Amino acid sequence: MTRYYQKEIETASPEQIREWQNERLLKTLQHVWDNNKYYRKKMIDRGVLVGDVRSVDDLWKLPFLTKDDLREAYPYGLMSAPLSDCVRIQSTSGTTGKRVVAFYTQADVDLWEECCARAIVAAGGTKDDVVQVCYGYGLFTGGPGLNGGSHKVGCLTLPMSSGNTERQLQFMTDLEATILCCTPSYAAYLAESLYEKGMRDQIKLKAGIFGAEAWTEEMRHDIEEKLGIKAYDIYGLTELSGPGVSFECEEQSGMHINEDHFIVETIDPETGRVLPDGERGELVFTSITKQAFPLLRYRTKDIAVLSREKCSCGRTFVKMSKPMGRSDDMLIIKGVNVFPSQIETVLMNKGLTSNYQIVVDRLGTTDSIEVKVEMTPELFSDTINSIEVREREITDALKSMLGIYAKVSIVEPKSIVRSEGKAVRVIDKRKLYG
Ligand code: DLL
Repeated sequence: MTRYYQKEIETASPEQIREWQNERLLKTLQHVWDNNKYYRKKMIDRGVLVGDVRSVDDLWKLPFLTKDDLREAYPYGLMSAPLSDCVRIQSTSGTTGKRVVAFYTQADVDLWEECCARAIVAAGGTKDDVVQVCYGYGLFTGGPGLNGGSHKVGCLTLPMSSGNTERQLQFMTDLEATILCCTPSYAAYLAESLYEKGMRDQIKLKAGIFGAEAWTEEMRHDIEEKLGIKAYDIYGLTELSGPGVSFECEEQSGMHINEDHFIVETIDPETGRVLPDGERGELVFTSITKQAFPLLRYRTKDIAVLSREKCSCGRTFVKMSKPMGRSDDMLIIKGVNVFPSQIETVLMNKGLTSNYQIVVDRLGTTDSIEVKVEMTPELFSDTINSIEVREREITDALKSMLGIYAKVSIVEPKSIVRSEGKAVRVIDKRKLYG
């Protein structure tokens, strides 16, 4: 029997959801117009006034917001509530350019945690569960978000944060954790470590809630098999609150977007044109319940497909596919578009692990791509000759997936650095030369 955290909301009729969205959009828009000079100016520059938007159907009239806007308005420019009403900030890792800082009132924190609670219940969580949260705590939203959601469901919460794998495994077995929350790459690393230490039989896990980075279906199957669990995807971004913008249910065929809090659109990333559901495009979100930091028409750069097909779990919220990579993660190699996830699919279908790294370089004017992937224990005992044969096989499979030649190097076990948070899959040396 399907369980829900907030059944009336999660299974509301499409008409009811639309009614909430219309009402909340107008309220949020007025709030932003009254309190946020930056966005008001953007609207005026586009020739739109607050009264021009009367329902969700008019959303297209509003200007987009991008990460560049957030950087330009850093730190307070996009706030819509006085600082004295805020109780929290969270921030992105800021690897590229200035950090993005998001603000929360207590009500914003509560709504965010409720979204995470929905995800935990959808993954089978109840108050009898022990939830091990090994997303980073602190400025990153993963730890605090799932921690708060787990409290709301009433689970016993282990606030582990990331890293210290020995201690993770000790608590996982001693305290009999049943639900694991971390990045998929860290889940794969924990699974690997459990096998190495001969502790695989001592765990009581039944489910994992994994997100914050792109991962393929092949990687899901691998983790599910190794840990003997069901692995659920969860999506979100700091700018919109954090994890829990959308989450997977037992059908595991896409993530339900919490449409009572967010309106989603997909657009053509080149032209900005709104696309019909079912067409692959960039996700754009409008938050309609937040007080401190509501973003209208925020462009995520994440590429996905929306589906309104009926879901067997009874939830009526629209579903998004796994993001197929960010438009800015896409590598252009010799003019060909390459997503790291395509490479992951090939490697895993060929029986290799998710311990891989992609190195892109440029010699003169020619791009090159090398895929380093670790040996599996079976390969370790093979001869050099048979390893070369395997490398050629993978090169051929990559050629037919990507249409270009990629050098494949099967490297020693453990030579690729394990990730405790978001994995670094690509080293693009071309950027080093400007
Ligand atoms: O990664 C929030 C989060 C924490 C989500 C824990 C899920 C679990 P940021 O650090 O701001 O926030 O990064 C947001 O990460 O735009 C996507 O590109 C990517 N991302 C997040 N979840 C997924 C996912 C958190 N399930 C950026 N699949 C987003 C693929 C994801 N990519």
